Amino acid sequence: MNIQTSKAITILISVLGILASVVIFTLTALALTKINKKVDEIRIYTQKSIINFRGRQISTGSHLSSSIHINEVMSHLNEFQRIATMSNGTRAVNTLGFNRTLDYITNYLTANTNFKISRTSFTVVPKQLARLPILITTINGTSSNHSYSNSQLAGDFYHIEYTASARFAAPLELTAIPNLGCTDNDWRRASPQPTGRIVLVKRGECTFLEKGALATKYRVAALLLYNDGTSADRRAPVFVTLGENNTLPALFLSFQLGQKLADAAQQRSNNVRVFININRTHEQPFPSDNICADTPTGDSTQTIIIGSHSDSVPDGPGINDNGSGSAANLALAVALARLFRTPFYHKYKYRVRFCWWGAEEIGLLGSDHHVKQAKNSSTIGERLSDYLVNLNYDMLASPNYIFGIYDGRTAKNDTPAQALPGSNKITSLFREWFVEQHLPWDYTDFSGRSDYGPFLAEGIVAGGLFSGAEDVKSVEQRNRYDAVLGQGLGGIPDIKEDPCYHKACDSIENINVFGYEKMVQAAAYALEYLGRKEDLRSWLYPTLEIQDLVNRNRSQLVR
Ligand SMILES: *[C@@H]1O[C@H](CO)[C@@H](O)[C@H](O)[C@H]1NC(C)=O
Ligand SMILES: *[C@@H]1O[C@H](CO)[C@@H](O)[C@H](O)[C@H]1NC(C)=O
Ligand SMILES: *[C@@H]1O[C@H](CO)[C@@H](O)[C@H](O)[C@H]1NC(C)=O
Ligand SMILES: *[C@@H]1O[C@H](CO)[C@@H](O)[C@H](O)[C@H]1NC(C)=O
Ligand SMILES: *[C@@H]1O[C@H](CO)[C@@H](O)[C@H](O)[C@H]1NC(C)=O
Ligand SMILES: *[C@@H]1O[C@H](CO)[C@@H](O)[C@H](O)[C@H]1NC(C)=O
Ligand SMILES: *[C@@H]1O[C@H](CO)[C@@H](O)[C@H](O)[C@H]1NC(C)=O
Ligand SMILES: *[C@@H]1O[C@H](CO)[C@@H](O)[C@H](O)[C@H]1NC(C)=O
Ligand SMILES: CC(=O)N[C@H]1CO[C@H](CO)[C@@H](O)[C@@H]1O
Ligand SMILES: [Zn+2]
Repeated sequence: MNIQTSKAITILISVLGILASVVIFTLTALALTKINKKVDEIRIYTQKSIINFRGRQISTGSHLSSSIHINEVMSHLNEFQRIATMSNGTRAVNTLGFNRTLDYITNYLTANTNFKISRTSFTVVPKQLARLPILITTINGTSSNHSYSNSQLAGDFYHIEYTASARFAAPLELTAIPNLGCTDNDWRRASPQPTGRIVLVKRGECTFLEKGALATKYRVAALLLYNDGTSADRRAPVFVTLGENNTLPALFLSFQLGQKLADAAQQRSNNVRVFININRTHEQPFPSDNICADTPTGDSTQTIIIGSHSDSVPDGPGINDNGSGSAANLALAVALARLFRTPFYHKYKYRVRFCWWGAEEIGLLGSDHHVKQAKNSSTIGERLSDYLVNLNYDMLASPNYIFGIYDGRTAKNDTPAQALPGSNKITSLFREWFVEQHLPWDYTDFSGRSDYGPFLAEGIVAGGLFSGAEDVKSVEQRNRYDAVLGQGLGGIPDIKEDPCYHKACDSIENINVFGYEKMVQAAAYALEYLGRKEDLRSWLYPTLEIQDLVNRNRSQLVR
């Protein structure tokens, strides 16, 4: 690039920057009004600080980030809000709002980029529960309401994966299957007969799937499995699966509860009855799509993949969660396409693939599907080995935001060693940007609970940003943010980072435009930095460091 062009661009960028500031100022003022009264109190400070802060702003550190205007990102979010509003207030999978979101993303990419766009449909076999299941048993007239716990050790029972919904109007009679319920003989000998009743089967001998198949064959109303108590670790309920084709309501009981019911059911005079209620979010399998858009240039065997999820929860429009990630991803893709069309911006050596995953909210299903396909693919550019790094943007605009960076050091213990050094480098890359920009930052959890999880678990380096959800902003954080940003910009202590997380109020008014803009800039900076790296593979996967980690792990095993 020559000096003249460079100057012209700098001036252009400054002008756009000022324009953007005005827009941000206005939007921030609008957005912050609604959080709660406390926000009202500090609004005046906030506006003042934005102006003061903006005055100090020099450069975002990359062409890509300087070329994205927050009003452009906000226009996508407004579109998502419009879609939700005309679609019963939600953009969740299996609704018109979700389909419209996908159409908007696809159409916008088609109109504004020359990227190769692919839309891959996959079938969602739903298994998510709408709320905690209920199990009430009655023995000889005495009822007990049993406890369900996500910490399985603490509860009396747990649901079985792929359980069907159960909505019985009244309790049903229980029958305990003799032995371990592994043969037709066991089921035929059961008294009273199992058909139409709730059946109780002890763990052991055959697989859970085999027990499930027999229960289905004998057309039971519901299946209760229970642990066998043969050792200390076989007492609590365990999480098992009946496979995605299961049609029975099914729960897994602790040994103690199961044995008590089995004993009582020996005598029909005890009149053992069971009431269960299980409510799944979706009853039938349904289609969902992933959208990906690839730069036409760059080495497809060295792909940088950037993801965000396109669905919301059923309860709300999902504008921060995770519309803010989707909109940022869209703006990033279009900005890159725009720069690639100009002569002065050198194209990256690496292919960039932008993806919008479907069905994240019900179990990372879209990204998981993609990773499974890639694992099984032998097509060049579509194999798992063609991915260098996955950056994930999911919630970037929380009203009481933090500048959260996934902390590579908190990856789960079973994360393959090869992904660790690179993921830590991505963490540092973001951290250094926030420091250089004179912005505060925080580490956030990297345990795999968003769409980067399936990539990381397969040994692909990952990283990303997160502006906070149900955690409360601490006084320490507020003070630290205030100290760097200016009085009032640090947010409100003792309230959640996103009080509207997974709620109907996660609307366009739930967006902190100031924090959002910074997160989008950080995302753009990271992409350009990686895109410009001379040997990205060696940088992300340093052989010696990885070998060292593997060796250390081995020596731990030996001990
Ligand atoms: C909104 O919900 C109503 C009632 O459940 C349904 O009939 C209608 O089709 C829905 N509309 C959209 C756009 O999803
Ligand atoms: C969404 O689109 C899919 C096809 O991609 C279609 O099968 C489904 O019925 C649509 N859902 C709604 C709620 O319109
Ligand atoms: C199941 O849960 C959904 C979503 O929370 C709710 O709308 C529905 O009423 C529930 N159905 C029953 C039978 O409880
Ligand atoms: C059941 O309860 C009745 C009285 O409520 C009692 O007479 C009977 O012995 C009980 N049966 C058993 C098996 O505990
Ligand atoms: C049983 O307990 C659950 C909460 O664990 C509660 O929601 C439900 O109302 C209780 N049912 C009865 C009949 O007590
Ligand atoms: C479920 O049923 C389908 C169709 O019969 C079959 O292709 C699939 O393999 C089954 N899945 C499992 C997990 O058994
Ligand atoms: C893996 O790929 C092969 C052919 O490429 C295909 O036949 C097979 O069904 C795929 N398996 C899965 C689990 O997707
Ligand atoms: C350490 O060993 C465990 C168990 O063999 C393995 O699952 C994990 O991936 C290893 N971690 C590293 C960092 O090599
Ligand atoms: C990081 C985050 O909370 N984003 C969320 C967007 O959607 C679902 C919420 O359940 C989370 O699991 C994602 O991780
Ligand atoms: Zn969510």
